[in-house]
Amino acid sequence: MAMLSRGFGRGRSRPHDDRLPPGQYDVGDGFPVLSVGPTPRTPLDRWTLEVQEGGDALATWTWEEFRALPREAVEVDIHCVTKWSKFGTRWEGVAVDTLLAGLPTTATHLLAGSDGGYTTNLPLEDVTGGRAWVVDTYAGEPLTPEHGGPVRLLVPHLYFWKSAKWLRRLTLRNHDEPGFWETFGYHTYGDPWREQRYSGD
Ligand SMILES: Nc1nc2c(c(=O)[nH]1)N[C@H]1C(S)=C(S)[C@@H](COP(=O)(O)O)O[C@H]1N2
Ligand SMILES: [Mo]
Repeated sequence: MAMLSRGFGRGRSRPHDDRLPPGQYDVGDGFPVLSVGPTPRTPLDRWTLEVQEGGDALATWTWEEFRALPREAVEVDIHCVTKWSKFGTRWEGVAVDTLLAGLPTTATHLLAGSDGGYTTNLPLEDVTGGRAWVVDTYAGEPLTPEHGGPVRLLVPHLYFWKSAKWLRRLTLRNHDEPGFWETFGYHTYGDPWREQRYSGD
């Protein structure tokens, strides 16, 4: 019967939401801003997005070129390592698959690089196959600078520090190399469902 829901008998006052990874709470309508440094503001006429490998640019898009790429809308839950999760966030942008399509590479990993120097590392298979996007729109509006505008990476299946704000570069590599937070002891992969917060988790 309806009263016998998940969580009953586990000492919870209400059923645990199975969208919530271990140790996380639902932040509700809030959307915290978490930035290491000041918010960069690069004028769009000087903005480019680049895919690099071994010091070469494999592809570069101006703002107009980026905006003309095939677009996708996604609705996903996001999970920050500081323990807030936010359900049903709506974004629009370009799949990383679209950006990498046809590029000559045998890379296994990627380092996302941002204005301001932030970096984060990802296995290539985690940003391909429809699992990651470069987004410029949040909840139907242009992405605000505080949340990473003009564009940020969105990798919703990993902790949100992997979703680099103010994204400018995708650097392809044949090895894994820690990014900013990973160097400071965060987990190299960061799966919220396995609670991979810190190295060793
Ligand atoms: N460039 C850049 N990207 C970043 C960060 C940052 O400080 N700089 N913080 C990361 C962390 S720890 C989180 S939780 C999310 C926060 O995104 P939000 O501020 O839009 O909530 O961005 C991630 N991407
Ligand atoms: Mo975070």
